[in-house]
Amino acid sequence: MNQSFPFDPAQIFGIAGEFLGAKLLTAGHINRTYKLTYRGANEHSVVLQRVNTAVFRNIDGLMGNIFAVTEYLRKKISTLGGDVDRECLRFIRTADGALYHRDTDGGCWRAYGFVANSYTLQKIDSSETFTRAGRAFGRFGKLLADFDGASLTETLPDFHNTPVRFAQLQESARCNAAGRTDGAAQEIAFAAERDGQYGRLLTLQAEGKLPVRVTHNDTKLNNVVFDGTTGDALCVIDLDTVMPGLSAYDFGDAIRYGASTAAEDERDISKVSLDLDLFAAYAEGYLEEAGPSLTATEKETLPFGAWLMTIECGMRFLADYLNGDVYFHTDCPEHNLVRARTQFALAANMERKMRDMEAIINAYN
Ligand code: GN1
Ligand code: MG
Repeated sequence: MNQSFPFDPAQIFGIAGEFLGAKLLTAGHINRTYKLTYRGANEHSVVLQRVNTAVFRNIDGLMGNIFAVTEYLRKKISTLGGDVDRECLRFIRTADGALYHRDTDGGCWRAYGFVANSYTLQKIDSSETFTRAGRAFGRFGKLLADFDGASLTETLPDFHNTPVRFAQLQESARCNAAGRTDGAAQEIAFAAERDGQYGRLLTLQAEGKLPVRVTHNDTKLNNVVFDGTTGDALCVIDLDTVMPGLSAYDFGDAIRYGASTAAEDERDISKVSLDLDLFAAYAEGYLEEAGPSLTATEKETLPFGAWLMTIECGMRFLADYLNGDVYFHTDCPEHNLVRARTQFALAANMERKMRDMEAIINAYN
């Protein structure tokens, strides 16, 4: 698909070569992402993203985080003898040296090199793939273990603060902006019944029993880049939410998305459950990389984190449905409600499998 932009990306970002075309990548729920291909000495592609400034209000802070984190990772990977351009994103400054471009309508655009000969996946194709994804996110956390989290801007405050997410859901239900509260009574009740559990990790954190790490916070399978030849996980993308957080958030969100037997927006709830083999596959890869640096308490919280991230994501979808779909991109009016239902069905299934998840993690202690 050809796409026109309100500026010439090649000129703004100093990209060399003849422009061959642009393709809209549709997976993200927040930003607009395009792949632009150019022919120079050889063919190369650049990812151009229009950042959702309704979601990310502090764009300078956001881009400052991304440049700081990727520059830190690139140095570290280079010290370790890795292939810097394949194992970490290379963000491209504008020709003027800025971290992003603001167009005449106020739209904010950023660019990074597309990793050659690579692919991403929306859906798991084998348990081995999921082990590889686990290694990628485990390694990401490990490489950032000494990064100063205090230097990061909190791009989305309270992002994984589940009690705050629950309060926001209740507020959305009360305001009833889209007139949808009555039709979602069952889902709102599901979230309310579990209210007592939402603060568990934050309490452990406040008591000093869980360390704060630098976390990715959006560890969906489709945020992992795989090598087109070997199938190995190369690096992780979508660094918008890299902030201080708990390891259980990163582990949990990956399980929520990747170890479900159904898509996030599957309409047939009976198809939704937790695949314990996939859970074990991810745990294997994640703990292989991150395990040695995690405390015993952190490891213990991983299964609970899977449940917490699932129910939290469900609450976020549901609140957005009640607010009239103002946050996540949706394809139909009930899209967010369908998504909330899959997340709650998955969380309910995880409640029945909590002991099994714990046994899998305990095997690594
Ligand atoms: C959003 O845009 P995407 O797909 O990377 C959201 C995540 C949710 C996810 C649910 C900044 O991520 O937190 O878990 O949708 N990102 C933001 O699919 O809110
Ligand atoms: Mg994202």
